[in-house]
Amino acid sequence: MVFDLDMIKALYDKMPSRIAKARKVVNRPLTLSEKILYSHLHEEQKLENFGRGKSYVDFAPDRVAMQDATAQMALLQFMSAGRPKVAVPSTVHCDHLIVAKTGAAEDLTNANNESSEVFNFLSSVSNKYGIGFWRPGAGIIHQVVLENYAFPGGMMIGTDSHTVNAGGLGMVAIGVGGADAVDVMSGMAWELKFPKLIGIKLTGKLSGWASAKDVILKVAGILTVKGGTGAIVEYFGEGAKSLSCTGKGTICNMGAEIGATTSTFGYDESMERYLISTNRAEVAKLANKVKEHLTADAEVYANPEQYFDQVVEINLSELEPHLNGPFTPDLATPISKIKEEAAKNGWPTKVEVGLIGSCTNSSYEDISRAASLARQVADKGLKTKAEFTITPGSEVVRYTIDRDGFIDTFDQIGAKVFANACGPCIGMWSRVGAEKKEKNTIVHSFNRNFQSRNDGNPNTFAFVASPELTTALAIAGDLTFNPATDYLTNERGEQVKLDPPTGDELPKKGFDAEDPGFIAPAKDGSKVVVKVSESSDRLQLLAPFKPWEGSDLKGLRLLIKAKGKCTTDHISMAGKWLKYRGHLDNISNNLLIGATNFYNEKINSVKNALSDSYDEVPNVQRAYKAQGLGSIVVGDENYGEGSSREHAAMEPRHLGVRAILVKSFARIHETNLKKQGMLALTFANKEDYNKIKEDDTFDIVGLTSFAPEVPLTLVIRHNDGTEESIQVNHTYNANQIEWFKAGSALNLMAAKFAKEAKKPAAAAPKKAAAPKKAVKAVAKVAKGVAKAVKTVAKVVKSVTKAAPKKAAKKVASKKAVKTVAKKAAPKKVVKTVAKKAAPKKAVKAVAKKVVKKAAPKKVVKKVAPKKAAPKKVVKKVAPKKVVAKKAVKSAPKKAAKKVAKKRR
Ligand code: MIC
Ligand code: SF4
Repeated sequence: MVFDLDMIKALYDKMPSRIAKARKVVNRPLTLSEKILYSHLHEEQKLENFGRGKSYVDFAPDRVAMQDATAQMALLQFMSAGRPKVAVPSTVHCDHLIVAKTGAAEDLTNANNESSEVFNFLSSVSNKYGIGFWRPGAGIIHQVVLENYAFPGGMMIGTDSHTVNAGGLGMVAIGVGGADAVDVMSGMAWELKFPKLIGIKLTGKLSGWASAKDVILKVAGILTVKGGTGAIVEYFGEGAKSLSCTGKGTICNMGAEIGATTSTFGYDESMERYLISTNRAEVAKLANKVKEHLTADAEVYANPEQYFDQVVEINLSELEPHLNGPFTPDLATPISKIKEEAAKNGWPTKVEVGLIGSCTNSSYEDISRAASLARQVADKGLKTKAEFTITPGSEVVRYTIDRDGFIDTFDQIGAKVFANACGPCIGMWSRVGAEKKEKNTIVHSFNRNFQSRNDGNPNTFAFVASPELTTALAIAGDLTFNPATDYLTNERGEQVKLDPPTGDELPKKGFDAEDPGFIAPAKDGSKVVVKVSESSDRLQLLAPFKPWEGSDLKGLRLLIKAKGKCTTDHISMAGKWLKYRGHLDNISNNLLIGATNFYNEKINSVKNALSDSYDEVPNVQRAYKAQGLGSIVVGDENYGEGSSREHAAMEPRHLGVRAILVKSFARIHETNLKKQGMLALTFANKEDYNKIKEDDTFDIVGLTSFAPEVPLTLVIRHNDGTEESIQVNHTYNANQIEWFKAGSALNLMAAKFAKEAKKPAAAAPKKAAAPKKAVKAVAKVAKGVAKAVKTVAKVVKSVTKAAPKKAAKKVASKKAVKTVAKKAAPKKVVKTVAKKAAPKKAVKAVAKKVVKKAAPKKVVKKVAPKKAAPKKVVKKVAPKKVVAKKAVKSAPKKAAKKVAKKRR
């Protein structure tokens, strides 16, 4: 089954002319990234030569993907937005909530029992709002997206940082927080600062032990965890073409680890092969027709320095296998240097477990190459020294590798096959003995290796490597084993060498699965009821955050000054906490429990200024909240690195933290904070981090004139009675400042929709003469409007309840409302719908008659003006979006088809 083929076709139809226009405005050849970005501008976005790293631009992504752990919050927010259906194709994937323990079948049954409430919630919300649902066991979001939805030249967002994986199929795919997904699913524009561009030229060809994973491990070493911040990484060159499509996916996937907005590759034969192999020959055919638009202009790759902000060159022929880690994915060590590095740094060298799979590396190619090594264990009389596990990326991969005998091969080396899910990658790993917190080493082919991430043990040294190297090191049981040069002693006491891995890029017999695990949503989900029990400890309906009080913030306490790395895993831990992802109050009990307190170097131990004693971070913050005291969090560089989880922004917001002040932010986290109405601030002078003392109180000054590019002031009151002021910067644009004032982006959106809904309700449809068909259509529309008004009235109620009237008025300024109304449905769609509902000629004729006989001029004008009568009628009685939808129903089948295509 090919999903959304019409949408892809419609985009490809428009791409050439959009790119030509952009090229004219920019006045130079275009990179692939620019072609994709410029051909996805939101219709209200004026085309101009955007400043890279400067201009905020409105985009219209083609689709949205959400995984279960982030979808809960995203969909709870979407439900409060008051929309009847998602505006773009969207999917939910159940992959993060399955604990890896015994093996796939039993683990899956347990997850289905333990998380049934959440899975039922997600499936019923999906069913109601038109979202495709991939049930537990179907696979990991990014692998499933690559197999089914990704397409060259497309643009998507996903509520997971590794959404970027789809760059392997030539997309611009970007990880975001749930609130961003709500924008796109609600039919609004999605805003992104126009990215900078990093070009990576790949020359040569991989051979021997080197694999695609080593490309990104090397890149991470060069660019570091923040080197890609605010940039798209575009790979090109002969080396790029020589890589498989899934290998490209691996490289893009781990681009999240260098903070890149996304990574991508130009369309080539490897992508065509992958599309065909995953039963999407039609997509390949369409892509082939617009090939030249799915890669950069030739001049760009010929002279990359002129078109990219930074260029890196890597020769694949010279690339060595790498091991990155421990505790950070950018600490890259080539395998030939690992012996000395391990000795120098005291890394434990005995490998306890080798884990392959995950969304990063579980392609057919990866698994077949790893299996070629596993086969040598028996052939060469070896015995695997470490434990070995596999988490296939999808049911399609699992079924196919099982059919082709690889699972049997792994079985023979004692491997455990876990469910097609994230499992150990996200701490959903019931690892025997982890609670003893012993120092130990594991090697995996995942992407992240932050402290405690995999098994909750802060003393587990996790190293990231290719699946091939992971398998070899598991066989050897030794981190310092270099398979290219070193020998192993087999059971017979002989010295043997492993042959380099070999495998197939794609299955010769094609991919297959008995049941890939997809559930399509109801055509009309309006009757589907979504239940959230008030007593649930897993799910909680969201109450809107309070709007800004209208004054500077005074007397704030210091919750924590975090020392060193503070990723989203430190701010909102995963593992056992994943189960509370749909319950804001419960998950807030993990707020910053992984962060190190600068003053005592302890984890989860901060001073409560009220009692002058040390306590856990969430307890201290709850104590401040109980007293109505706000607080600030201070952090180091790249604060919020890693995940897209907006819980890391919502939790502090929920518990009353007012500002996060750091040396620098990771992109997604900074946006998440802004969306949730928090102040995300940076030290103008990074040295000022040292001025913050444990007992200080703070004022944030300048908020009454909060404006883009105007810094704020932090007044620091020290305990000894002294006081100093420092400058703090921000990157809020005018719209984002409105989010802050409204209390959150969602509050602002709900208020806008509410206001928008009021307008058409006032303009009652006139019952004047009009062609029968048109009248019928209008009546239907009116009915739709009444329904929409009802829904929105509910939202208004909840919004006005939460926000004082005056504030609500303030946040939904006339201008803003106008924009939203305009954005709600693409003009063109409405036009087409109107045209189709009643043929022009007929309308003209009837209109003439009506003018002459039935009604006074003024009324007639409103109902059936000269040319496109129904168009205007429709415009007057209902918001564009409702009209489009309702008219689809009333229009003749053929027309409806056309409209439906356009809307998708
Ligand atoms: C991750 O790899 O850290 C996760 C878990 O997939 C996160 C999403 C989440 O926290 O739910 C991500 O990468 O965004
Ligand atoms: Fe899942 Fe790990 Fe991939 Fe995140 S990185 S989506 S946790 S497999």
